[in-house]
Amino acid sequence: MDDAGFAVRGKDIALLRRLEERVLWLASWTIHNANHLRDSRDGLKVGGHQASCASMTTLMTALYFSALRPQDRVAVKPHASPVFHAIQHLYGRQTIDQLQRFRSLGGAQSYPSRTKDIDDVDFSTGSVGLGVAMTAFASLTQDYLAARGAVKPDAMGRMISLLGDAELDEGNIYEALIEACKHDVRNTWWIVDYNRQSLDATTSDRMFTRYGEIFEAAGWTVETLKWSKRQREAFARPGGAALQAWIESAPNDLYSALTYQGGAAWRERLTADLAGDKAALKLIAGVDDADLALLMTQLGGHCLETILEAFARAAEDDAPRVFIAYTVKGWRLPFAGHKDNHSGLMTPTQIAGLRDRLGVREGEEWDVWSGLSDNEAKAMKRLVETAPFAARKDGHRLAPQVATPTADTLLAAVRGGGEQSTQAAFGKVMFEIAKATDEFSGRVVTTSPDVTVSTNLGGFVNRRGVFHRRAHEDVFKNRRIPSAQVWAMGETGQHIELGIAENNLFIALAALGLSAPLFGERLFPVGTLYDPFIARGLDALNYACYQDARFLLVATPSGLTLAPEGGAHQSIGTPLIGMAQPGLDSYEPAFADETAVLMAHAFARIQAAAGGSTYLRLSTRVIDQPTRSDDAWRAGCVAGAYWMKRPAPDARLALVYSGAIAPEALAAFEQLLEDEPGAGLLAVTSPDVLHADWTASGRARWTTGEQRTATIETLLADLAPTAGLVTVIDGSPAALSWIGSVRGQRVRALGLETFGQSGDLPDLYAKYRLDADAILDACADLMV
Ligand SMILES: Cc1ncc(C[n+]2csc(CCOP(=O)(O)OP(=O)(O)O)c2C)c(N)n1
Ligand SMILES: [Mg+2]
Repeated sequence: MDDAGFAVRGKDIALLRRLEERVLWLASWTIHNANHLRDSRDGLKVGGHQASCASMTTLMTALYFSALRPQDRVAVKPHASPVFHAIQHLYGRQTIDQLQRFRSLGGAQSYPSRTKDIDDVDFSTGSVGLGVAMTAFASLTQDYLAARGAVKPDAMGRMISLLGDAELDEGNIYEALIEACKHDVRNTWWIVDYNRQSLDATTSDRMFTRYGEIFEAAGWTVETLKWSKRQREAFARPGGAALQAWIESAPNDLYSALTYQGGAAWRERLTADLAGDKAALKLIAGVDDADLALLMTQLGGHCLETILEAFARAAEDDAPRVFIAYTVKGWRLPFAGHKDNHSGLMTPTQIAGLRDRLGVREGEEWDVWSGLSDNEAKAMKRLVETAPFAARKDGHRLAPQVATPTADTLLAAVRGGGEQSTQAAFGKVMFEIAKATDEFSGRVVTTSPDVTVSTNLGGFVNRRGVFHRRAHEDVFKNRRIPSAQVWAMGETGQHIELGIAENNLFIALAALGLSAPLFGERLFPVGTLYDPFIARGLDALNYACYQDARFLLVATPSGLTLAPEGGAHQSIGTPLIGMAQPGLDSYEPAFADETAVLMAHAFARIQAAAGGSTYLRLSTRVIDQPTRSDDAWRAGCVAGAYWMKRPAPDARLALVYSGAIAPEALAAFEQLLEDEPGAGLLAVTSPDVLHADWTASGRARWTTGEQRTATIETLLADLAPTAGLVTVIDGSPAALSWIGSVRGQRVRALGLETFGQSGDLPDLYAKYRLDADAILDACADLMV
């Protein structure tokens, strides 16, 4: 169906209005059931947001039953989840059983979830603001694929966000807006449910007109849906202009309070405020209280005609658009407009009242067609069946598997011995990929928030170019100015350059990392940033993982080893972030060959059914590379640890190290051998994978009885049960200290626990007790 397909038709409007009522009902009832009818075993409030749902019901009805096409994708305001589930139930994609179990284990999720809900959620939401940004980056991803012919022009979808007005306070929205502007993002609609209320209160009047100005400044088209058809008609009558002006100038809190109080309160206040304006008083006197309340409160966002006309206008081009739709929070519910209604729940009496008003029969609350005449039900069902969105078949799409490079192939890029850093090794592997001509290399897309050069992506970008819808030559190159970086931009580019906003990096990785299920095309996204700044985008990283987006994150450089860069750049807690983040396996290789093997592993994981994303914590420290006598280390490298120097049977001591601090561990180890010739040296490439494997093995033993031995259990079995362990990592020592619990062995854990500072490595390692002396001191302490 083409865009003109949702031009407003009178008969359809009446039916849509009835559908809207059913959506309002089912969403309200779903929340009521969860809170008032379902057994509660823990006494906890279940929750759900009837007021926030009612606020968006008209907008979502207009969108889902008229404007939305199968290829469009939506991020739904998190707390409007019941409205989404109700709509999907009408489409036959959501079951009553799931609705009855809303917010209970295995039931419909409190906030729409791509991975847990059964009804075809496009984008998960929950942390406000992130879903909004997600649509802009999904649109950028679509443009990237369209430039390769992977999304055909007639299959281009709109990426739509439904958001609350208080959500507009989230700064990440404006970071995304700026990036969207730079990338000339199109096909993006942000639809604001402008109900003048947040969670705590009514929102500030001072931003009233500002939002539109912000979006206009960024080049977006602003559609303000302030007035309903009812209001526009009334305001055109004698005296109407005064009513309109009254609403225009009313403070948010007063407007909301009167909305809650209803017709009589409106009459009293307007009669006083408009005293002397005969025409206005006459207009007010000519309607009863209920109609007066409707006239004052049925705003544009509650008027199907107004919304559909705006959608139809917007469908005429692909410009990015923000719709500021004025609404009332709790529209049609008893607590409409009340400032405390955010988590308000209707009482059993109130929900019964709503049921009766909407014509649903008692006892048939779960039947969306209850109380309708056969003809009406038939016509409404037909409306649903013929809505463009009914044709959506494959919301979660499958992409063909792509052959990813083997570890051997990537190892070839970093061989050559000598001294290397893991960051340089990453750059070399990426450069090899850039030189390759296979399908995989064409599907790699890199992105970085203004640290492309300093994270060693430059080689890749020089060969593969920067992506932009509008071609732009490298002026420096054309003018023959020597530069190591060639930054030609165009549609074939495979690098997306971002401004310094780490949130955007993670949202971009979320969108690129969902290209397979969203667009049926696999991409292999590689994002780079400085390790300490992961914290800046942490919620967005979590959001990407929560949606099971697949990518490789390379965080470099890291730790105290940044030395002269100083304490503001030296990351401490990131190994723990890597351990704690589901959906993301984190690794900290020490050597170039480990880095190559782990990159091959990460690329394979991107498209594995039970795979995930990978985070590599790298370093610029150039260190001696080990000579390998065999390939046995490779499996251990992926599994999280291997013996760099195997201990003698029943050894009394082992050193356990991770990452760039390897030379200190090796130096200490050589000295240690004089006193403890049987000691072992354990290379831990991933505290995260090692720990997860250990806990999973334990769980398997005591739940399923499966006798699994964890990697770390097997490794430590080489030591005496009473052996001591000295662990060392350039980060929080907690990342490794747990290893002592595996067999109940004593541990001395070295790492960073205070802020770093500028210095050179010998000074800093000595001061922060990460050097060979510190390691030997810890060994001595253990052996006492
Ligand atoms: C990042 C984040 N902070 C806080 C919350 C808690 N929260 C949920 S909804 C909400 C208020 C939302 O108001 P608005 O966006 O205007 O939506 P409305 O309910 O008014 O439609 C808040 C603070 C959240 N979900 N995410
Ligand atoms: Mg609001």
